[in-house]
Amino acid sequence: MMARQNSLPGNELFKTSYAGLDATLVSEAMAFERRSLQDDEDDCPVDRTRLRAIFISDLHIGTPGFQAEALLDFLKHHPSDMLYLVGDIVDGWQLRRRWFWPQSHNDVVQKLLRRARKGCRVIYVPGNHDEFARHFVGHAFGGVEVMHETAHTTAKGLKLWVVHGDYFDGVIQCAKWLAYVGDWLYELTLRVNRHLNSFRARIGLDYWSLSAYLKHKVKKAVNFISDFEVAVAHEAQRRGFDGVVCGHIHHAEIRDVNGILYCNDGDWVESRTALVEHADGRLEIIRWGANTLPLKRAADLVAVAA
Ligand SMILES: [Mn+2]
Repeated sequence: MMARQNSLPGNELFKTSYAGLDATLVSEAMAFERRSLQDDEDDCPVDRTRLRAIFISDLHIGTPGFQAEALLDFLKHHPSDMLYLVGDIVDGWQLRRRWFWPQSHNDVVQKLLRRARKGCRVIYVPGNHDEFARHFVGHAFGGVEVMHETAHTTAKGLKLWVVHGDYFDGVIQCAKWLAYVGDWLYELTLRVNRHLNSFRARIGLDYWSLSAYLKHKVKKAVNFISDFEVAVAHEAQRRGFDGVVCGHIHHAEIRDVNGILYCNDGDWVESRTALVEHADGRLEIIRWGANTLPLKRAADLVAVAA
């Protein structure tokens, strides 16, 4: 914000520096300056409180599931001193299969680079879907620093370990992440179950509950989440941290796990969540515009999970 004020020439200054040019050129130059000021306003709305840090992960840029407009809107409304990109930012797995790169995805990349250019410290911790970026650990691209993992100390002095979290998949030995099976699908299976069982009854078979079967699967997913949380928190403790910030499982949360602060920043394919640190060190999960923008079809989400 300081930089903006310094580089902001008053109209008087403008007239002086453009003295000698004709009136058309001066007015064009001034219009240009107004436009770039407008861009800056978009980047850092003056009426918003500046956050100390933002943590986002699991954008899956390059897949139809990525909710680019929602993220652009969120970033526009939340200027910050630090921005952590906690993995699965670009989905290299999906892009290799099928190239998908609409303008809005490009806009997000531009926005992130622009933020780094404007003095926000942007740190990129790659995940499993963007593991190609792990080859560039230790380098910086347009001011974006790439790190395998990192530490963040809050204003209150809490030392947080920042890591994507995919490593713990192997540790807890879970075949597939099933929590994409949402409530809507559950409702649907209840309906399918009714038809299926009236059919089974007609051909003389016993009642078999598809919904109960799936519920068991979802319960497994719930267990997976809690196992994941415990494993990550335990490792953070072992490494001497007070807490951890991770992503990967698309489930935003702030909770205490055996005395360790476990934070998950969620995702931008279904829940549109970010973890933020306010100036006073308070941590919060923000769910962005869940009611204002339609959620992508679950089919896209399943595609992302695969
Ligand atoms: Mn991941």
